[in-house]
Amino acid sequence: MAIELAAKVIESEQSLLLERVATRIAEEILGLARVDAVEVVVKKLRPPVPHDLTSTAVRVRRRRPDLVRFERKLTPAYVALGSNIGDRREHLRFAVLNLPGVRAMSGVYETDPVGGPDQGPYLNMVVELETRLNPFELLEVCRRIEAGAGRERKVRWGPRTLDVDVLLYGDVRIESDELTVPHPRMWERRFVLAPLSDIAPGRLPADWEQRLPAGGITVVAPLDL
Ligand code: GSY
Repeated sequence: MAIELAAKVIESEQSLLLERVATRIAEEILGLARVDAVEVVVKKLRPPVPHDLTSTAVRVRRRRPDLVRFERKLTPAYVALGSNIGDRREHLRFAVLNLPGVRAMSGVYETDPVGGPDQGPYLNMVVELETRLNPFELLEVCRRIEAGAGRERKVRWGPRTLDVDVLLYGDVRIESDELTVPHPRMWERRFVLAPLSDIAPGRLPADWEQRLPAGGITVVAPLDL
């Protein structure tokens, strides 16, 4: 079990590493005059993971505006956390302790699962960060934390040890293959908006509660770190 978990973490670390290489190459190329968009594919033959893979690859697309508009200034960002497998509270704690620059935490909510296959209830919460990471770097940190909690991506909308989603990054809007900010489904999800309203009520429309179906969500004990 522990070996399987370690293998999964190594595998996701490998793809994060490749993604970082691809991103660096894309950034370098975008630094060239008159290049507006770039697609980089980095392929590694026979990656050192304990599965029968002959190669693994990542593809990164970047447009100039995705990068140049982010200076390294402190920006408030909101990140949603969810877990419905294993020690759910411990997974949330793991995320909060590993996210950089956490300034505020919402309450913790037990919530009925929305969408996907039959699955158990979630614990959800939202945290506020202040970060100099750009949104793509923040996304990478979130993925790394998910991998650290043994997250698998087998079933879309399926149960998970830990979900770490970037909801808002300042007032920035991004629509790229890798990242959409504000999160495209956040406004339909009570399990996101209820905790977000604990720490950032000003970021929500005044009538958000009336707009969403009621129920399926209960406040439980707050996270202690
Ligand atoms: O999108 C996040 C994962 N997820 C959740 C969740 O976090 N909470 C609830 N209540 N339902 C969910 N369905 C999915 S998928």
